[in-house]
Amino acid sequence: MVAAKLNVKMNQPCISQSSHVKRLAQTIRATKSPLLSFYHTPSTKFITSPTSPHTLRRNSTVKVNAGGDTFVGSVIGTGMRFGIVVARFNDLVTKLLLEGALESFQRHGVGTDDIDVAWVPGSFELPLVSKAMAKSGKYDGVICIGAVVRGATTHYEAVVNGATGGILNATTDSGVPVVFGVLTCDTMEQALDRAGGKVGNKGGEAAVTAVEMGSLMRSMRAAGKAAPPW
Ligand code: INI
Repeated sequence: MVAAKLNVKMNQPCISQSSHVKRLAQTIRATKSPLLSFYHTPSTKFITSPTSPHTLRRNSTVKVNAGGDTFVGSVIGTGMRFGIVVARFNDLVTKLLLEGALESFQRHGVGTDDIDVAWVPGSFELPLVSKAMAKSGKYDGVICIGAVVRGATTHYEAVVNGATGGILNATTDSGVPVVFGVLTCDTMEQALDRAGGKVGNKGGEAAVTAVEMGSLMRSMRAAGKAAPPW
């Protein structure tokens, strides 16, 4: 199912790949297990520290309660809907990130029909489409997938800053979680390490973050403790 979704003809060439980088990508495709290494299982326990703004994910039974309500997003995404925006630039990497995201959504109970995917030319185009999807009212969350590689461009900073600021704006200006799944790396090798290689798959992590944030916003809104999407 995932492979079928990824069988998309890419007509925009990405930067030239060294044979080493191509081999690394092939190895990642052939070895599926690294994609699994980052998943949080639904049985993972969560604790929220009242002294820290961060919700900590721990395999722990410790509970830390604040005086009022404590909200923690679930990582079970059944019945939730998500949008994915993917940059075609460096698609050797972004297709692997997308594959990680789709696998991760499936593992966390999100139905394949509940995921829409939009392709854009490069990471600089992620903000517009993710914001439009976030404001559509159709999604619990949107994830942005891209790979910006410093070695490949002199306008690395411009693309990274544009994507980062734009995605932040998409989420704060919509009230819908828009998750940053954009790799910013010095080399293609570092990017592939994070796209199913030895450092895991950041696309998969972005999907879990979207489920957790979508669930958190749903529960806080249901309790009247967060504003509806705006
Ligand atoms: N887009 C990327 O997603 N990654 C890159 O590494 C990159 N480089 O190297 O330039 C890149 N550039 C294209 C950019 O995102 C826009 O598509 C383009 O500038 C048109 O707006």
